[in-house]
Amino acid sequence: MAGFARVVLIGAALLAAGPGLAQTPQGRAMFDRWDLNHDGRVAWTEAWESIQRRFVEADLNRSGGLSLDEWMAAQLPGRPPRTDRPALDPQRERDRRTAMFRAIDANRDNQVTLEELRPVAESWFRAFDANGDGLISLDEVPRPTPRVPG
Ligand SMILES: [Ca+2]
Ligand SMILES: [Ca+2]
Ligand SMILES: [Ca+2]
Repeated sequence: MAGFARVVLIGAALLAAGPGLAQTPQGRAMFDRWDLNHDGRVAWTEAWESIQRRFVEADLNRSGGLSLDEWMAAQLPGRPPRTDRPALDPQRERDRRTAMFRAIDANRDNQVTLEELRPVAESWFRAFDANGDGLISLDEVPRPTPRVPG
């Protein structure tokens, strides 16, 4: 299952990697998941719809919010296979995900809601939309920074 939090994390990771032009498998996969009508561009309505779908999938107890457990569980299975670099340190990954959860949980009730997520997602969307036309095209999807082997 492509977990909601995984989508968010992939987006955040790609953003953190900075702007780029290449179509990596990761960037392409994320783009395809967001481009619901397959017209080669992602509008905000498509991005938000995608995020809402993942959120509902991840909200296992249908509480309307994601607990930290749900947040973590949603992204542990089915991580994208990475053959180009060693696996990330699991503890560092957990720390990173927990920090993101805490950052999004604005009212500190240990539940991340769609209301809390929306402004964060909007800022990600704006950051992706390099030319500010309200659409993310594939050439605006950042690529991970190339790694020096070794
Ligand atoms: Ca589209
Ligand atoms: Ca909250
Ligand atoms: Ca754009």
